[in-house]
Amino acid sequence: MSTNTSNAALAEWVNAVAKQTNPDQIHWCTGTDEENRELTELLLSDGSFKELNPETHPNCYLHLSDSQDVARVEHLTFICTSEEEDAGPNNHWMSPAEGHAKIDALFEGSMRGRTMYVIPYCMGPIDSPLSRCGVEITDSPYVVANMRIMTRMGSPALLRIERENTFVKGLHSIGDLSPERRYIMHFPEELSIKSFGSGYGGNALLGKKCHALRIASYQARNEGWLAEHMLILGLENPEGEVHYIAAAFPSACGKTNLAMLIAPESYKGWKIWTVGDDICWMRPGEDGRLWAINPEAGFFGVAPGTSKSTNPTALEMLYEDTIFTNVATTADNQPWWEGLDDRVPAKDWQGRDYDPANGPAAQPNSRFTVSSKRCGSYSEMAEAPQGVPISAIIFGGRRERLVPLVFETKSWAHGVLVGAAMASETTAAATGAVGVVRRDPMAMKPFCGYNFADYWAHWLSFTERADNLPGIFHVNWFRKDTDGKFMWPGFGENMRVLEWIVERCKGTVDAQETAIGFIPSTDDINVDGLSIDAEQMQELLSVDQQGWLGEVDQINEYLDTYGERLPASMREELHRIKQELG
Ligand code: OXD
Ligand code: MN
Repeated sequence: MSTNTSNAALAEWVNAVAKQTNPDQIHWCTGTDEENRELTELLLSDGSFKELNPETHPNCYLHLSDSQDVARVEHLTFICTSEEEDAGPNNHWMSPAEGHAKIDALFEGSMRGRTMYVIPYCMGPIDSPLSRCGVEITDSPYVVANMRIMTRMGSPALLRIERENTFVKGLHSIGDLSPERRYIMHFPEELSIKSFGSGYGGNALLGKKCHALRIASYQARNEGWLAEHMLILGLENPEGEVHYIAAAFPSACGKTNLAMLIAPESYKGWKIWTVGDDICWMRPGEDGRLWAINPEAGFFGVAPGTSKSTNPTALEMLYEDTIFTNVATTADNQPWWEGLDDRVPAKDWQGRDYDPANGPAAQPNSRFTVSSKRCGSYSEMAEAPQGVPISAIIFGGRRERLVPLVFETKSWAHGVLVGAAMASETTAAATGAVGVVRRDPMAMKPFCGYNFADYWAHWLSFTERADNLPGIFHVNWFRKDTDGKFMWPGFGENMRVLEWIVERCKGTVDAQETAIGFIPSTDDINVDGLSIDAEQMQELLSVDQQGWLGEVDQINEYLDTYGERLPASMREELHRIKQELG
């Protein structure tokens, strides 16, 4: 019998899992440095970790995963609610009984010969009322090492669980890593997760996507808050005022870069503070504003493309105390990935001598895991129990055509519609067909733990929950001209757009009203020092009436897939836009 906790439900669950999975031993994680040293020794001795160059990268380790286990697996990810309709067309569904039966059969005896780790963790600052706790049981020491960086893990979390007597249950086993025996199951009604057959972050670090988004989004609806796939940044102006912005973008749109943006030369006295780069939990405060925390304690970022020019802040944090997964290495054993610099790697992500004929040296989804505390722009407000007040919410997509650089929505309901219609266009290189629009509402398509129609209704209900809601904006850094060249420089220059957004929130700049929202005049975006002419700005800030009429029809078609459950006001908003387009 396990006696490491005074919480009866936890002790009972741990014992039941031990009986089912049959581990050799059970280790309750305390989160101490000593524990981490022992774990690192173990990972080094069994070959799961390789030490990287200790001169250039002290305390950094390389993990090479199974080559079949390098990403999230959406087709094997299920939401198991009693009613199929509650999972919605946006999720794969299985009944709870079938889900448990399928995955429990795999867990039977799966930890034989292994140690079972019990990881109590807290998502969010340990003393924040917005935080929520969970316990992950896993047979992977690599998962423990990552959870230690990504969450507040160990004894303080266990104490909070014992005090609150509630926690999300996450059961994980790597099994034999076969894609044939892999499932990521969520049981929102039971606040539980079962994940089998993958060691990859998004499938195995259960605090992240499984808990902090899928289960938390369901919990948030019941409890009146929001769990979102958003970065949080603080924008400080030369007067020392800080405005906090939460922003959702589909993958490959530069969320981590935006969260750590460095202001252009001409923006003396301006600074971006990083609160989080991936997940945001928001709740109305007594002042009617939305207050947000980043539930994570670290970054699990994509390595390729990270460089001195794209994200110097990120690069700087990766020289110490970092776990690298599936990157390449140089001859002197430093981590390397495409886009980092022009050195030639010695070994690829599968440990082979590098040969360009085998494809990229670093796996395209190779990752770094590093504590937020190592981030030079980390905001001390990220640790504040009350969170930070959000002035603006930004939705964004990768749209080569049609969608302006920035616009402000006219109301909360309009903002919710714009979030629901969020999309990225695929490129010819990726699909063979340019301009195929993929909808990714609020960047939550893979992460919303319930029916999107109910989720939008929940978003809409915030006008009754809070009377000082943030403005909702849409940005598009990715417009291209007829020669296929990007029209906006992006990266640090995006500061210029953030400045306009904050000024709109303060009411200190005008805008032009159009059918799709409020748009800046060309001279309201500061382009000093950029080689961009008035005509190009005009193009970036124009509304193509015919194009938007087509877009409205496409959005309508997409929303139709949610049938009767779709909130009526979303169609009304869309109808209004159509009327105003004329
Ligand atoms: C992530 C993702 O890893 O969105 O953050 O897939
Ligand atoms: Mn993400």
